[in-house]
Amino acid sequence: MTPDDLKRQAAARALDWVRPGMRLGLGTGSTARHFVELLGERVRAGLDVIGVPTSETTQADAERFGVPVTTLDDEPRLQVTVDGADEIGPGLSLIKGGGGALLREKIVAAASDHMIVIADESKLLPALGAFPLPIEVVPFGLMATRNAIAAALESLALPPELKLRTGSAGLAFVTDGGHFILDAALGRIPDPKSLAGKLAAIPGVVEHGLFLGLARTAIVAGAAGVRVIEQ
Ligand code: ABF
Repeated sequence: MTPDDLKRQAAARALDWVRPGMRLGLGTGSTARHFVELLGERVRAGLDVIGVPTSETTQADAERFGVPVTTLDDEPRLQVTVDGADEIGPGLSLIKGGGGALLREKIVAAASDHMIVIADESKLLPALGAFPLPIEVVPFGLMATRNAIAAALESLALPPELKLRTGSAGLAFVTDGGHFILDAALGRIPDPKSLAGKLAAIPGVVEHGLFLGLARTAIVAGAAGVRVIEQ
């Protein structure tokens, strides 16, 4: 069983939460993509649902797999969002944004009655932080924002290690919202709530990849089977 097989198993289980007529948030990343593909099969078999994609990539996937899409402007409240994660920590706290879609992912998750996170078991961890924390920033004033983030990290005794994410040709990676991403190599985040508060207070920080109190259900697939963890 490959990690991708496990991602698909977790995605398949998430279909159990889907009901006819639902408005669904559609996550981004390889695990969420399996969900969109499997949902497309159900739609072709007659299931009536509509999705709000969390990225341009997922929008294209949904169109390709035959899942009808709308926008959060037309459907501002969603019943269920299914999305992946980079890390799942205590209390279903999450690090997201490795795929660069954290801003739309967080807006969509917050507009949903129920966020379900789907993952293979390698993502389930006793603490957050081994995966570098993505922080989405406005390009204007990048150095000033970066310095402010570094100071916030130091105030929490966290390493001020920030790397501007690059994309193709070594240029800065640009998000769907036209922003840059700084990845913070923290090692371990003892108090994610304090860090989230400090980052949110910095002008120039658009959003960060700590998703706290958003996921209610995690579906985690491993060698021993699929586990459902409820919060
Ligand atoms: C998105 O995709 C992100 O928030 C997260 O960064 C990533 C997970 O990737 P994958 O499902 O490909 O492992 O959900």
